[in-house]
Amino acid sequence: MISLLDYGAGNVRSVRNAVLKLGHELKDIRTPEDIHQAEFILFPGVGSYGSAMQRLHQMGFFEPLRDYLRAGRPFLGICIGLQALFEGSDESPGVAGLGIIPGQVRRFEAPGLAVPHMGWNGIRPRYVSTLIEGAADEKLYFVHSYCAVPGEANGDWVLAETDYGGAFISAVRRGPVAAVQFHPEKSGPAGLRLLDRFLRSAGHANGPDNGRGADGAQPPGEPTRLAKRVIACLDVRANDAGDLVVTKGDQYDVRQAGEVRNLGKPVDLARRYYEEGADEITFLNITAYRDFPLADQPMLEVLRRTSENVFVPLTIGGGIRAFTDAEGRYYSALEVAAEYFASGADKISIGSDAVTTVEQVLAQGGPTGDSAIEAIAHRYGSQAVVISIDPRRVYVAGPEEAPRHRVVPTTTPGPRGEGWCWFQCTIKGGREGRDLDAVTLARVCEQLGAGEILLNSIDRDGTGAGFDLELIRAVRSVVTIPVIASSGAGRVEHFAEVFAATQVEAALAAGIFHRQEVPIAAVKEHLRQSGIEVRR
Ligand code: 1PR
Repeated sequence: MISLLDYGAGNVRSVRNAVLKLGHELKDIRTPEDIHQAEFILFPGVGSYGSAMQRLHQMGFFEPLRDYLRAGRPFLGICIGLQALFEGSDESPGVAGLGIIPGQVRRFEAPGLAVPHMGWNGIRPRYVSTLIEGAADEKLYFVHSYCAVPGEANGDWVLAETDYGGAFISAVRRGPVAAVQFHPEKSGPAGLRLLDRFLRSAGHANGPDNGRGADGAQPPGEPTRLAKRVIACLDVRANDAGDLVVTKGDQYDVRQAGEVRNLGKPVDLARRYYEEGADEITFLNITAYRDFPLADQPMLEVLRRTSENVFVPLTIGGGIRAFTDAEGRYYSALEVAAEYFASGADKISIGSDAVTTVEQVLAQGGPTGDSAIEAIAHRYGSQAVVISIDPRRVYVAGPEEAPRHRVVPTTTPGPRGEGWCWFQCTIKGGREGRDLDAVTLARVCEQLGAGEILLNSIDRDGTGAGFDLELIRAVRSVVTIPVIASSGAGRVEHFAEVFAATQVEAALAAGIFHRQEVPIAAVKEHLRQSGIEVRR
């Protein structure tokens, strides 16, 4: 029996779903006594280091867990569940970790390196172990801004390392105590296989699978490389009959002959994309700006059902903002986001509310401290907060025509032959343009704590004409968080082009996947042939 240590932050639904899918029995740890009684503890740490430790103390779990680990009893930690084993973390100075492994967890620091380290990377086993056999040829999903670094003091714990601006520890193990920095429950079939091996190893605490003595040292392999991500996006809304459908617009107009285009059912399509090799799936609830999303239970249900069978990261956007319902009850953006995380989302994406937040920040000369971005990033970590930008080009004759905006020269001139443009932010699904440019929006959102930018383009959306490289370069140059290029993919070559011509970490498409014009596998194959690292 696996005992799950869930202290109530972030998405552990996927871990539960993965463990159950693998046929293991699972029960929740509710009291310190449950820790003493446990046969195998699974600890999927989420949120910040400090809040994880604080919750362990509040629930009376810290000392029992430390005793359990000191006794060398079966354990698997995931992400913060690995970092917690160390003495402390730069993320939360002064907060003591469980101190099972010597050393301090550090922030990734390297010039030109996007942080968080987000996406699919490899592992380099330190020694041969049946636990991770074959995994060196696979990519696994990581998302973290802090990492444990291998050193003399912790060397005998290190099972595998990964490279990202230097080597960091991606798996540790001593006897039946193990932990991984990646998310096996989000790493597709390869992750599930690995998770299963770790969970089954509990039954062989003294067998050949569980002691380093049975394993042999392994020469250091080639440095691992972070893959570029290919993301499938599902724009979701109710059609006129009230059914939730995946739709797709041309420059954000989703109606054809007066009807909302219906390209399929959200849960079915998401599953198809998972099976076809999508590295991530994004749902955008495109009419949530006018409805209250928590009243939109079907959308939560879509997430719940998707997370039962889809084991790659899920992002959900639309309507993440504070709201007062018809009865006058106030819901904070944090409460709205919490529902999505509890239903299976790994990241939430904020569109319109980010624009109004940045307008306020600029008007008052600094952060308000209570924005949705700040609150959600603080509670769930920056990596869980994506900013979805819906910009539209505004053409000008030169930079002097729009002195308050980041104006760039363009090779696709405007209707009157203008050779310059700026990228205007819009809200409410492109219906309302604002006096704010996408470059400024991205920069300020990063300062507020956002962890990733989903960069759409109303001009390119649904056109199949390729990504807007000028827009993407302008935004990518001002942020260090990962950027997802979106809108306009029409051919496999467009993906290779955006990765070669810009520094984006991911590319997203909708129409070509929904209409089955270009399979995800064909995109990956073309990228591989173009020398771009991808997950197989
Ligand atoms: O403002 O926080 O409620 O969020 C609303 C979300 O819904 C935003 O993320 C916004 O981008 C999205 N949205 C609103 N209206 C539309 C619409 O299409 N009418 N969809 C919409 C945006 C853009 C992409 C699309 C790519 C790729 N869709 O996500 O999937 O452009 O398309 P392509 O490959 O077919 O070119 P809030």
